[in-house]
Formats: sequence, structure tokens, C-alpha cells
Amino acid sequence: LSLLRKLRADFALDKLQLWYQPQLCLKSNTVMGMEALLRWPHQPGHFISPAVFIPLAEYSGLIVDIGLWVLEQACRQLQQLSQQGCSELRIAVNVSMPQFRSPHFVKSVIDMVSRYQVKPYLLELEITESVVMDEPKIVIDALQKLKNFGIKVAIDDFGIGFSSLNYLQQLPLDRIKVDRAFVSTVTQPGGNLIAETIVSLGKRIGLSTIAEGVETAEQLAVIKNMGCDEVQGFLFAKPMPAAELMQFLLKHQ
Ligand code: G
Ligand code: G
Ligand code: NA
Ligand code: MN
Repeated sequence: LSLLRKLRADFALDKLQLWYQPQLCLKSNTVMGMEALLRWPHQPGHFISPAVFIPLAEYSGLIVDIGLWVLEQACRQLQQLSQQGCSELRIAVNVSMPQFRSPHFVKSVIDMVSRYQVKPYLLELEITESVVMDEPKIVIDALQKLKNFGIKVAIDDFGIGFSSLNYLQQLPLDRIKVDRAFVSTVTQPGGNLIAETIVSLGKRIGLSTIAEGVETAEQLAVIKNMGCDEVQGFLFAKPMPAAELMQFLLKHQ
């Protein structure tokens, strides 16, 4: 509880940071965009893991305000990237269930995208199966409206939750993120089968696929061979602060 109080205080003091991890196209070998990831600096050089503080923020409802802040940072970053000549890079933002349940969520997102003159298709929302399972109707309705406006939707950590296949049919999706649990095993005997099946499933239903957590050249080779569209992982880049992003992009375009 005191950690929650500290989170609330640090958020109010504007101490949260949004970092970015590049996502690359395997065919063209170019950066397509980034996933935005929250970072909470605790002591200098020390961060509290989102795995710890996101659940706190969700449970307390603070994630609604933090989530709006994240979306605004991402839109601001997209506007800035466009002004700096990277006018087709996208940013993917993680969204939690309490955000979907909050009033005016859809309108806030659409207003923000408009206010920062962001091309809607450059903003992608990442949702997990657990988000959908909670209250499918609320999430599906909201995503449908956002999708009609042009915003993209990815299903995150695919295969880790339950009922994945059911939601694949019901959700207005653009992309499947193959969870890193299925990527970490691809070089082991038989350890490639689930990732391969997800990728071909994605292909068959017309969704783009991205493999998360690619750490080695060996994993990359297998993933590439499967026909996966994109990759994200430490092999290419760790999440980095906004200040380092432009330099990375200049080196990798
Ligand atoms: O970056 P890291 O692997 O430590 O992140 C752990 C998890 O925290 C991510 O998988 C993601 O689900 C969650 N997370 C990170 N940033 C955000 C965010 O801005 N909003 C939400 N809802 N979750 C986030
Ligand atoms: O749950 P979600 O998919 O949003 O988690 C994304 C998180 O995964 C990022 O916060 C990042 O820190 C972590 N991540 C990204 N690439 C790698 C990787 O190559 N290896 C590992 N172990 N973690 C990664
Ligand atoms: Na994510
Ligand atoms: Mn994931």
C-alpha cells in the first residue's frame, strides 16, 4: 500500500517515464515502430518493475490516469517523430481493463490522436487476453469504435491466456504478438511448434505477426524461416528512453 502511495506521488510529480522498444520488419530489415513501455525510476539507475507496479495501478484504478498520460506521451512522440522525418513509424501502447471500463476512454483516445495530428494507423493498442476475458463486450465495443477511427489493435502475449481462439474471431485485430515464452524455445527440438502454429494461424486469418523476446541470432533464424512478419527483442534493442530513440533510428534506417 505504501508502494501505491509512492507511485501516486511520483506520477503526480511527473516521474514516470515512457521508454521505447523497436519492432523490425524481417523482410525489409527496417524499424516499423516501437512498443511504449512504462518505467518507474526509484533510486538513481534503479527501476521498479512494471510487473510489480502495473498490477497495483490496475487494482487501485490509478492506471486510468497513468494510461491517459502514456497515450498522450505516445501521441506527442508520434508528432515529434513525424516532424523529424519519421512520418510512418508507429507506436504500440499497452492498455489495461480499467481503462476500457473508464467513461469516455474511446473519446479521449480519439481526441488525443486528433489533437496531436497523429495518423490514426500509427497508434496501436496492445491488449492481453486477460483484458478481453474480464468483460468481452465492453472491450470489443470500444476496440470496434477505435478501429473504425483507424487505430490498430494487437493481441499481446498470445497463447498465454485462455480462450485465445474464440477472441481471435471476435476482436477487431490487426496483429498477433507471439509471446516470448514460445520464442525462447524455438531452437529446442519441438520447441518451435507452437510459435510456428501461431504464425501460420495469423497468416491464414490475415493478421500480421510479431515475435516478442527474440534474444539470439539462432532464434531469429528460426523465426524468420517461419514467415513471421516482425520481431522485437533484446537482439535488436532493449527498451530505451525517448532521448535515445532518434539516435537509434538514424543508425537503423
Ligand atoms: O517492460 P517490462 O517487460 O518490464 O514490462 C512488463 C509488463 O508491464 C509489460 O509486459 C506490460 O504488459 C506492462 N506494461 C508496461 N508498460 C505499460 C503501460 O504503459 N501500460 C500498461 N497497462 N501496462 C504496461
Ligand atoms: O508483456 P509485454 O509483452 O508487454 O512485455 C514486454 C516486455 O518484454 C518489455 O517490457 C521488455 O522489457 C521485455 N522484453 C522485450 N524484449 C525482450 C527480450 O528479448 N528478452 C526478455 N527477456 N524480455 C524482453
Ligand atoms: Na505489450
Ligand atoms: Mn507481450
